[in-house]
Amino acid sequence: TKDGVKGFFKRNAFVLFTVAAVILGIILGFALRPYKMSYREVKYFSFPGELLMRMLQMLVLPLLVSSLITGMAALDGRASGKMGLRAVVYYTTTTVIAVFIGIVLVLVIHPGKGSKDEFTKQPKIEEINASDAFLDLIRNMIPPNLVEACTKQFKTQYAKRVVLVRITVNDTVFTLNGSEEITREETIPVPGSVNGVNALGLVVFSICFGLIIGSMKEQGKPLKDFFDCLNEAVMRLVAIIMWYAPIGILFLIAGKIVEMDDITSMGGQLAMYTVTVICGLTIHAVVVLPTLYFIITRKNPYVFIAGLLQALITALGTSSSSATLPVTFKCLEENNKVDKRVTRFVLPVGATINMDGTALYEALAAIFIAQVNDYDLTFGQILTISITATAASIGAAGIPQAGLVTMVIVLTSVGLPTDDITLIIAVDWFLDRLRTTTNVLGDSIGAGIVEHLSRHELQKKDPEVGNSVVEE
Ligand code: DAS
Repeated sequence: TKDGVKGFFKRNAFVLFTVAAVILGIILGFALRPYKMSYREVKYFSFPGELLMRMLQMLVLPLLVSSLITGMAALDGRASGKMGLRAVVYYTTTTVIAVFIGIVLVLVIHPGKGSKDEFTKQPKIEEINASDAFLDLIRNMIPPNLVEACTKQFKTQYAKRVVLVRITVNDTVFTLNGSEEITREETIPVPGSVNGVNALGLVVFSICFGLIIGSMKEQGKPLKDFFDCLNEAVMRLVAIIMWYAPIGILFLIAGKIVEMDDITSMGGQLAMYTVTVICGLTIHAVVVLPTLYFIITRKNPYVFIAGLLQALITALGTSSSSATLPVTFKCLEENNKVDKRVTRFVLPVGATINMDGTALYEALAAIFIAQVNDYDLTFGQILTISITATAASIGAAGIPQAGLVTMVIVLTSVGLPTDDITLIIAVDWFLDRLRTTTNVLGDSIGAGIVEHLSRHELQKKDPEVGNSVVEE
């Protein structure tokens, strides 16, 4: 490669370490399961993983803002308009395809049988009204206070969810009614927020701000240089954190395996549901997205995906596409040599609104819940589900299990019982990891496709900002 044998070894060493970490994490997790660790012990054990999550999340905010502002400022209005349009067309098309795959699979495989006996009922979930949630989404695009948007845990006055908590005193888990867990109500972060930060609002602001700086030419240069420099500095921090990532991923995965419920006791319907979701995500990630990439770029999609391995594994380990964002940047820019002017726009926006895996799962899960309730859906209702699933995937934050919360919007839209989300909670931690990986893959392939489609504009403008000018 261009940067010599040393650079080549360095990149592959990363991937090797990361893959080894996943395998070791799985082995360690299963080896420690028989010891039935207490909740606190599991917490201690997964501490190195928690630290990785925090390091990555720490970088998301400066990375999101600086990359979008510099990305937008580097292009002129027309070029960024075209690129934006292409990205939006890509996001919409792939999300619609994902929803379609989910619906077809769940209708054909029919995992739900119209009986809820075999499910263990979990705590109640309170209703979120679909239109309130939608207004929340729009509202958050315009943060009234930018500083607050960066720091405050945004909450919605309508949405509520129930989270499971265990109280551990001297290693004894205290519960209510003799069950293993007690429940507590908590207000959830609003749709579009990322780890307490109003990401959607910041995305909208950064795009507008970047465009304005770009249009100011010479006068805007100090600000452009500032954000350029910030972006570069954050990426250097990412490079350091990447050395720690395998250790974090090892403990994140092992910790999860240690604490997961016994899968052998899982009911037949839930097992079939899990298999159906896995099939759908696999078809989308392994067949649909690569085919689309090949048709448009005529390049080998699997070589492109191989360059993304570390980001995909980080997604699997963290269950969060926004926490994975720094790694996704690194993989795309360094391994796949995607032009920075493209990644800087397509990745942050994609990580916030483009979630193919989540859309597929939301539609599929809603229809599964209808099947379990023996509820016949009309064609119109299935159409409604596909539209609300798309909206719910846009609204879902890139944080663990956000999709489970926005599912309420899909269920209420066709009058299905929102309580029944609890039927699928048991397997959601696992499916969440898979759909997050699909989400990250979708954003990354999007960057590859948009770069290819925008190659003419990119050749003309400001080549010193991008990597070597796109071939062709
Ligand atoms: N975990 C998610 C993500 O970060 C979203 C989801 O819950 O579906 O992509």
